Amino acid sequence: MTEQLNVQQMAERLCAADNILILCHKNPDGDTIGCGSALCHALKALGKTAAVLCSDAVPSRYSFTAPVPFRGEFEPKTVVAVDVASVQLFGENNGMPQYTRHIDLCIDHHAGNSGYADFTLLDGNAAAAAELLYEVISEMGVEITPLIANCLYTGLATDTGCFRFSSTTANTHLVAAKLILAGAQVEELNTLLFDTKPRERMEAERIARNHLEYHLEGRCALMYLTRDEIEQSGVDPADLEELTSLPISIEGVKVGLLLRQQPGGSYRISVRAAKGVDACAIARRLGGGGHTRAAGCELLGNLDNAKSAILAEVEAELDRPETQEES
Ligand SMILES: [Mn+2]
Repeated sequence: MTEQLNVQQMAERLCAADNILILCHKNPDGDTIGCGSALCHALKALGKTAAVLCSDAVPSRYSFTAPVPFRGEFEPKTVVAVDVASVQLFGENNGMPQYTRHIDLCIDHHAGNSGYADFTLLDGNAAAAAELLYEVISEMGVEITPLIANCLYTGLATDTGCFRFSSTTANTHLVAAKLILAGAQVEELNTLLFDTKPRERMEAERIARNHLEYHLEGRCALMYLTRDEIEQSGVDPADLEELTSLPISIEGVKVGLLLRQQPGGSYRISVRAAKGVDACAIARRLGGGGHTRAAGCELLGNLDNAKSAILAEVEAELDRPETQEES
């Protein structure tokens, strides 16, 4: 059982702590890395010993956040998790398991947070953990330097798709405004985070676009990448995530699908749905899950089998009487 804290209480506990190990989630994104780095810089500004640990390598585009990597140089007395909804998400690499047996503090914005930490600051309405951490660092009495502002802005911008997703609120923009006043370099960050892609990623996109197919009278658009194509492009599979939003961006399309073949041969299917269509209902019938607008599942078998299985479920969802009324 975890005890819920408010912003002031979390700030007090962090101010009273020392030798602090900050944990990020595996397959790290801009929010968990931005928060890990920002909190580490804030604690160091108070003269404390702190470092960040992540099961996977930090993607190079986030290296400007200057995370201080933990290399066992101190014995952690307080362990803090940022943007981590459950213990499974810590991962197994980099010696992570020895530090995840007991988590003291957790700062998170996932409504389904499993309550694994002794004390949790949770706000499911925050668009990013960075939105909450801004308040905590301010309450700690630490000046928001341009570096801390850049880290927190990265968390806000990446988790909201550059302030476009439905999770974006007036408060998200208010926090972003304060970060800009504190020196966040918005133009440079947005270019780096949203307008710069590795050539390998572009090559994979070219191949996927060549495979564009329309189904169900144009209501469903589908793209796919086989394992060979992914390897041939040289892309880091983590960089393929953005391609999932490509098919649904086509005018008139109600369901967009991206099929990516996994190293074991199975197909990972990302389902994106327009308003009035339930992506999660489609994925759930094939053993997957997710959210209303974005969901996913994984299917064994060859490409043709995977396609016909997912298209049958897309058709069932699109032809549901409720879907017809809403759309
Ligand atoms: Mn997040």
